[in-house]
Amino acid sequence: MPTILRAKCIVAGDAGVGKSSICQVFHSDSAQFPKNYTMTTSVELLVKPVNIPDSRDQVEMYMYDSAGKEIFSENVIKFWDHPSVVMIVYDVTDETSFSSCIKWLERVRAMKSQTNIPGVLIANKIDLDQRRLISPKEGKDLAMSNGLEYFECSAKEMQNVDTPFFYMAHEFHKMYQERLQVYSSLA
Ligand SMILES: Nc1nc2c(ncn2[C@@H]2O[C@H](COP(=O)(O)OP(=O)(O)O)[C@@H](O)[C@H]2O)c(=O)[nH]1
Ligand SMILES: [Mg+2]
Repeated sequence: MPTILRAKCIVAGDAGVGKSSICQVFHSDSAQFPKNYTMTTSVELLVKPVNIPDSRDQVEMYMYDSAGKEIFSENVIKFWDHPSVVMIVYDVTDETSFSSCIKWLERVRAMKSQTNIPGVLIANKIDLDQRRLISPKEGKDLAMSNGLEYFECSAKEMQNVDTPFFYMAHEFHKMYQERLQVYSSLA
């Protein structure tokens, strides 16, 4: 029997780092980089199915793209209960956005009381190589010390945008299968 799982993916990070662009590029199968976009006021929901290799299962990624200039705006956080996976995004040309990551992560993790949820740290805008301020090593170190998987991408050049979403879908599916095994061993 094929199973369809739903994963609630919270996408967080400072305003302007490229959260909406990343979600839209992934959602549109890299068909387009959003040229005209509106700054949403709180949260936008995009859904995209991911097929799990070597199975007939599918994970539907429910991407909660948060907006707003105000960090930790209550408007955004009220949508964050029971996250399944988390994506924290920063802009490699913006040091403030990098130092905000930890605060965003703590805030998302505070919404989930039990086990740690799978998460990724995204270094976006790597096409702006000349203006890059945050090195890959700094990104990787932050990710590792916070139990996140590190990815670099450019939403603008549609480079490597899908990979972190596939990773999260697979991790989520793995957790589901492990839980199934526990249940069947108890039965
Ligand atoms: N050069 C470059 N610009 C990007 C990239 N991703 C997003 N942008 C631009 O950064 C700005 C903010 O993007 P947006 O997706 O709205 O960020 P959000 O506020 O985090 O949702 C927009 O002008 C985007 O076109 C990228 O990978 N490279
Ligand atoms: Mg946005």
